Order: sequence, then structure tokens, then C-alpha cells
Amino acid sequence: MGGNNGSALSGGVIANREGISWATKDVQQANYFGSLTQASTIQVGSFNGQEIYASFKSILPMVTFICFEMTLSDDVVFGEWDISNMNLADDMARANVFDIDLQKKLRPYMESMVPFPANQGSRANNVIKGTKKEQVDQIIKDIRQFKENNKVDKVVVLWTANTERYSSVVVGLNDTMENLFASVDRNEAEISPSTLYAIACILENVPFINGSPQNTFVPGLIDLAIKRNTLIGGDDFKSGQTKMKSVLVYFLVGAGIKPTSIVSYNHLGNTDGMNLSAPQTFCSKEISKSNVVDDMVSSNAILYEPGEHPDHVVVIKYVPYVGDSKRAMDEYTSEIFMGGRNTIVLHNTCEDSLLAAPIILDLVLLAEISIRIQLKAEGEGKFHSFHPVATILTYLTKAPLVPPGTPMVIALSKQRAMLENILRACVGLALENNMILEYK
Ligand code: NAI
Ligand code: DG6
Repeated sequence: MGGNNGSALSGGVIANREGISWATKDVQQANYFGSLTQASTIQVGSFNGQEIYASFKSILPMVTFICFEMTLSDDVVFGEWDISNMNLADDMARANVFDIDLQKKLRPYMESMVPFPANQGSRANNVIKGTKKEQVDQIIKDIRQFKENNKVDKVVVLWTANTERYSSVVVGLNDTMENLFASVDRNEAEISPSTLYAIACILENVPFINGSPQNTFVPGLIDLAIKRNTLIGGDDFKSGQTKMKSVLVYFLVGAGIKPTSIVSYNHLGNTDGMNLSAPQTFCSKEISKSNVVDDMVSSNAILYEPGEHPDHVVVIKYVPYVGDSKRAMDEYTSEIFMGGRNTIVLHNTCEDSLLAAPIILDLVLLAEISIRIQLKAEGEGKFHSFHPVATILTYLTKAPLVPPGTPMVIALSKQRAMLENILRACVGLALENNMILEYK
């Protein structure tokens, strides 16, 4: 709940719950814009030539602490681990994402909120002591204590801490559940903090979502999640540039236009930007941002020879002055009819954390609802839950984690259609096929 994303989410939820308004040049009112679950709609039918829409959150009984109607509800309780012991009001001020007047109004709610100690060293002043095994045990204790203190039925954990470097995947180290456990017992340095949180969560049957790009989900961890049937989802929030890319490239390739070069540049000045200026963490982000056009390219064998791929370059620079206001610039060059060249350039300026915070909320709410859904194929005797590797969350993540052998669908409209149709199926609405046969 701390850091830029976390304090933006905490403050945003409180502001919505309390119906807070604040002054800039205009009077602003709290909202949940950018949240799929809270601010989007689904078409549920048509009548007299008009399409009828219902709010996304109304289709299934979803956990609600939704404050559009200014209702107060305690359906969700937030808690956090952080390597910094800063209270959330000071963290919000450090992040400087919200307008000053809003920060002043939120301070009384946030200054008493402090994190549990977390499991990482160096610049930290609030760390869990002990071996990796002891850290896992402490995280389990914290989860149990949190559940007990707050009398909640269920816990969902989401990683929005800093990007870690990629862990090496090595046979005997982290390739199977057994080897991963043995490595934790041996206190192997290569087992990352985020993987330790995930192990603890899976052992407690608590869903774990990774909002950062690193490979928290090493094969041994995926093995563990499958064996314990506990939801894992990731990786890396899909907030801006990548979302646009997965829409635009789908459109271009679908229109028979051939993207040949995609260059994505961005600079930002928050601590995420600083952290990503280290080559090892940049590499994690570069990987998660780079595979996002693969399914679209391989869908069109008329445009692309086998193995052919557009040049795709990702650059990130740290520019402290711009703070959280990220600049993203993209150039898409494509081949069109008869040797023509089409170049599209996008320039987007936006507070990075205000894009990510609603996505965090959606990931948690959708993970919670997805573990309540059961299905069975025709003729199958028993209902079962979804595969623990949660494809239902892929709309919200850049590098979707999918079960072994499952196609990795990245086109945004397909991901949204999947999610929407699952909700529709749950309430017995026909799947949306967009044929509009009733009017033909
Ligand atoms: P931030 O640096 O402002 O906050 C990260 C927080 O995590 C800090 O409070 C830090 O003390 C804490 N932390 C670090 N290691 C920890 C550990 N082992 N255990 C517990 N807490 C720990 O970063 P920000 O901007 O909030 O970003 C968080 C993550 O989200 C980054 O990995 C970023 O790449 C990722 N992300 C952000 C997106 C955005 O649009 N803002 C989109 C996609 C991913
Ligand atoms: C620099 O790119 C910072 C990153 O944390 C991004 O802001 C984040 O990964 C969002 O990326 P995208 O591509 O979804 O806008």
C-alpha cells in the first residue's frame, strides 16, 4: 500500500469511501476512472434498436467497497508489508502523485497506517530478520495475524513493490517444488524476496498476484501453486504504453498492414524510474514489455514469414524532474499497399501511478471472484475451479502468466472478450459474438 502505486491506491480508495472533493483550478471529486470493475460497462442486450449496458461490477456478486454512491462498506481491509516503515501519509507526500489539497485531506486517514516489516535489505529500515525459511514463516504468521485482527474471510496478496532482477532458473535450484523448498531451507541467495512472499501465500492458500515484471513465478513456484491449487497471476501491470500497443498492433495486423518497426521510448522520474535505471531491473522490464506483439504477428502468415518479426525496441530513462508524470513516445512503422510506408507516432504524458492504482484494485477483485467460480464440461461429473494460473487476469498484465500449454493471448480486445464472456456465462447470458443476427 506504500510506494507510488500503493499510496495512490490507498488514498484513492479512502477518498472514494469518504466522498472527498478537493480544489485544483476546479473542484475535483474522487472517482474510480481507469478501473475495469468500477468504471466500465458490459453490453447485456438490446431493445428497440438500442444497446443496453450494465456496470461491470453488477454482473456477478463482486466484493464492493465502491463509493460512487458514497456508501461506506468494510468489505475490504488493506494491509501491507514494506521495507520502509514510513507511514502512508508521509509516503503519499513523498510520492507527490496527488494534488496538495487532496493530500491534506487524506493525511488524517493515512498517518496512522504503517506497514508490517518486509523481507529485503540495503536502504530499508523495516526488514524481517532471519533466514529465508524464517522469512517465509514470518510472512505466514503475518497473514494469519492480519486475518485474525481484521476478521476477514479471505486474503489476496499483490506485489507492487519494486522491480527485482530476473532470478536464474537452474535445475536443482528452483525448477521443481521440492527443489525450491530445499533451496529456501539452504538459504540460497538466488531465491528472490517476491518468490518468498509467493511461497508463503501459496502455503496459506492465499492468491498471489505479481504486478512487477520479474520472474517471481519460477517453475518450482508454478509447480507448487498447481499442486496446492492456489491462484497465481501476473506479470507486470499493463497500464499505458503496452495497453495501447496491444490495441494498435492488433488493429494494424488485423487490417492487413505490416508493422515492421516498433520503437517505444519512455522517461519518468519516480523511484520506479530510478530503480529501472539499473541494468538488471531494466532487463526484467524490457522482457515484459517486449513480447506483447508476438501473438498478433504470428496470427498473420500472409504478412510475416515464419520466424519473421518486427524490430521492437524498448528504452526507459530516468529523468527525476518529471516525477510520476511519465512520458511515453512510440513510433510504429508499417508496410502498406504497393511499397508504401505508414508511420504512426504517439506521445502520452500521464501520472504513472494513477494508471496503475485502479488496475491493482481490479486484479484483487477479479482474483477474489475467480476463485469462487466453478465449472465443468458437459458430461464431466464434478465441478472444479479454474486452473490456478489465472488467465482471467491477463487483460490487466503485460506478460500474461498462463498455464503450461495454453496459448498466450495478448490482444487486448480478445482478453476483454474472454473476461466478459466468462462473467456472462456465469449468469446465463449468451456469449457476445457481435453477429447482431437479430437485426439481419
Ligand atoms: P515505488 O518505488 O514508489 O514503491 C515500491 C514500494 O515497495 C516502496 O514503498 C518500497 O519500499 C517497497 N518495497 C521494496 N521492496 C520490498 C519488499 N521486498 N517487500 C515489501 N516492500 C518492498 O514503486 P511504484 O512506482 O509504486 O511501482 C511499483 C512496481 O509496480 C514496480 O515494480 C513497477 O515497475 C511496477 N509497475 C508500475 C506501473 C505503473 O504504471 N505505475 C505499471 C507496471 C508495473
Ligand atoms: C517505465 O516504463 C516505468 C514502468 O514501470 C512503466 O510505467 C510500467 O511498466 C507501465 O508500462 P506500460 O507499458 O504498461 O505503460
